[in-house]
Amino acid sequence: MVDMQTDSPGSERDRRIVAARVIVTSPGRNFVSLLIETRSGISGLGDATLNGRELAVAAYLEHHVIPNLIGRDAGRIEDTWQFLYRGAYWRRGPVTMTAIAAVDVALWDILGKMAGLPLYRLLGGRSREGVLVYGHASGRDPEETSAEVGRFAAQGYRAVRAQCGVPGLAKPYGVTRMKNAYEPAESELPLETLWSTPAYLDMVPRLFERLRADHGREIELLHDAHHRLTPIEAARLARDLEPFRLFWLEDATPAENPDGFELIRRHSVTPLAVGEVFNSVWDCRALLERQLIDYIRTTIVHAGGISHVRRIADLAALHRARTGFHGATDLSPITLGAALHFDTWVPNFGIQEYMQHTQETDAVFPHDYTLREGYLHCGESPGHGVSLDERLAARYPYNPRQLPIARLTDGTMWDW
Ligand code: EZ4
Ligand code: CO
Repeated sequence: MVDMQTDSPGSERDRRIVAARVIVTSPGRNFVSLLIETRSGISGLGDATLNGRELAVAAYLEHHVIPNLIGRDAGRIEDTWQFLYRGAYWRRGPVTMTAIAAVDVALWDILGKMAGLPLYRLLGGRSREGVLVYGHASGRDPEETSAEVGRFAAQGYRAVRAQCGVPGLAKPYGVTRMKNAYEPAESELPLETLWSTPAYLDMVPRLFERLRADHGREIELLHDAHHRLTPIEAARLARDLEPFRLFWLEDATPAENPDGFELIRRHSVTPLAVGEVFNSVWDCRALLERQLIDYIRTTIVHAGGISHVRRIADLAALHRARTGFHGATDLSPITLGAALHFDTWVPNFGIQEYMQHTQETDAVFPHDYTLREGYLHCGESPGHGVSLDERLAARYPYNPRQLPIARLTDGTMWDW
């Protein structure tokens, strides 16, 4: 008989979950967090933020998850994951998988605190000295974007994502007037933006030609097409960008149908990254097994937490694909902290997206990760190293915001 009492640090009684609650706060943007408390007094935090759909996850947690957690052993992370996924008849989807992620990350945080170890050591220890990150540069035209790329390079960044205005299109994806920040969820009802694929396909190669001319061959350059292209248009763009040696072209075409990526692969060797909207290994499977992508973007908060994303990373490793976690500002400091521990451990790490949070956000979520010379470093404190100042959080009430939508110039609804 296995001794069920000793499968985790602390006694079973100490590890029992006695309370859990959802904390919604908006220090510059909305975040949903889950706090799980054990009888020992040790608590853990998970991120549950789903941009523009925050309260759906909050309600799922409050009504359908938390009642099932009370009294459970916080050390049984895997069994709790299986209970919430396999045990539930209705599985997968972004709301469910974000809620499961919040529980999973909070339980890993508790395990780390009970063991007195940082999360990366629980996962298997350090595989690298620092986590390569890419920042976000953008501008109204190639000249302005190039100046922004230069600003990131001067700060020590070794990799930069470049997005640029498209002539004739107001509010294209990824272009901001703010320094270091891009915040698409900026209105209560979706902002209507216009999209023109011909104008975009004409602009992007000119942008990267300019960036290589201005900044040389060494700096890593990335670009996000944000699901706007058909497969054959994406193939053309990937081919046109080959001379400029991108680190990756992201979300070249919507990935619901993996066959689209077959078409891109047939025409180009530009590395491809996909998956920030995926929420389980099943979304990733065909793309990875058929070697249609090079980087998997699926991250902890939107795909069931650490327990599930490490299975995705393992599947990627079998097919020589590497991780490139989503890291926009709508992924809270809790997710960034957990991701940095994962990135420090995972053998097939590629790169980590990084957009600085606002000072208000950083004050609500004190953390111990640091940026040095283009690399982020996770801290050494037990768990994932991110906490939540509840009194400060209470000063920022929920602020309803949705992501924009895109229409073609004739009014047809398009992918945003
Ligand atoms: O549009 O995080 O690569 N980053 C991105 C982001 C996403 C937002 C959506 O919530 O595509 O800017
Ligand atoms: Co993206």
